[in-house]
Amino acid sequence: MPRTCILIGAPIDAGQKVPGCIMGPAAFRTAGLARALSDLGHDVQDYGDMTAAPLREVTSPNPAVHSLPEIVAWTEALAQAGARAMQAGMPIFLGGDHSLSLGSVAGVAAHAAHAGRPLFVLWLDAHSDFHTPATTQTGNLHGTPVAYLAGRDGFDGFPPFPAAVPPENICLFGIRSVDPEEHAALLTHEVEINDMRVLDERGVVAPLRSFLERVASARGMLHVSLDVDFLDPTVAPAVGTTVPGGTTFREAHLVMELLHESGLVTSLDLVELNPFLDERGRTARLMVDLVASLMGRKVFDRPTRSFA
Ligand code: 5AB
Ligand code: MN
Ligand code: MN
Ligand code: MN
Repeated sequence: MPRTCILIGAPIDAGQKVPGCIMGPAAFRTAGLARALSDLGHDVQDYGDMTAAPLREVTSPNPAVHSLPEIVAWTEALAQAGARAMQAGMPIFLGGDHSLSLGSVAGVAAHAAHAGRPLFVLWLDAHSDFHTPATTQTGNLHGTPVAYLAGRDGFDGFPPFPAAVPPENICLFGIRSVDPEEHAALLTHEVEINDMRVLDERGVVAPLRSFLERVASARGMLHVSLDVDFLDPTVAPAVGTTVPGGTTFREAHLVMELLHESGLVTSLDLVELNPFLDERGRTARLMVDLVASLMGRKVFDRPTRSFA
């Protein structure tokens, strides 16, 4: 089914310390994202790159936290843009580091609440991103969006999250790096966790299908957040926070193909691409190919045939 895909560039890099993510939206465009989508028959509207709202004086009790005014401003701007784009089609947010999702998911959640539908979130990432600004040791706010959308405390200075996503509606998929404070908090929240140990044993299909069945039976909306480090660094080197032991090229495509078949995805983040660390654009191109799989590209399109 053709969709209206809305590209929203968010060149945000203040959520971490490695320079380069700011070039992410340009790299996605250079790698042909719009063309890949329109070749599949979708209508593509590129809203261009956003800028953050004016900065306000906000401070954190945790001295490690940096760039709080910038991230709060991006969160406000993205939440507004996201809620608006949800009315017009399927927003695809082009990062930018993962602090982008503080705003994108806030906007999507406001829309879902307005529409009276439950929101589910699939988090494809090496990390759990379950810190709050109060618990982060690195001070990098790209490690906090899941805590924010789950409605955890500790986000002083941020707009209150519009409609907290119930922990059981959140699925962490592919994780292999969890800090002690995140681990402790995850033990008291019923977040679905499919870490790499689970995926090694069960593969990606069964765990993903069972989550998607829950989304479908609740008639939910589904936000997918794809962090480049979900993939193994050997296939996706363009990321500042590499963790070995990630998903393979085919596992990642299979996840996207299953998501397409489900017909459930209503919004998407593409985050943490650092084109400065890429090798001849291969990670940017892989991300575009993954989006194409998510939006209906097939290895071999089998027409319905009868051999009778
Ligand atoms: B990403 C770490 N847990 O808090 C921290 O890439 C890494 O968006 C966060 O998943 C990684 O800084 C955030 C050590
Ligand atoms: Mn992340
Ligand atoms: Mn990550
Ligand atoms: Mn990262």
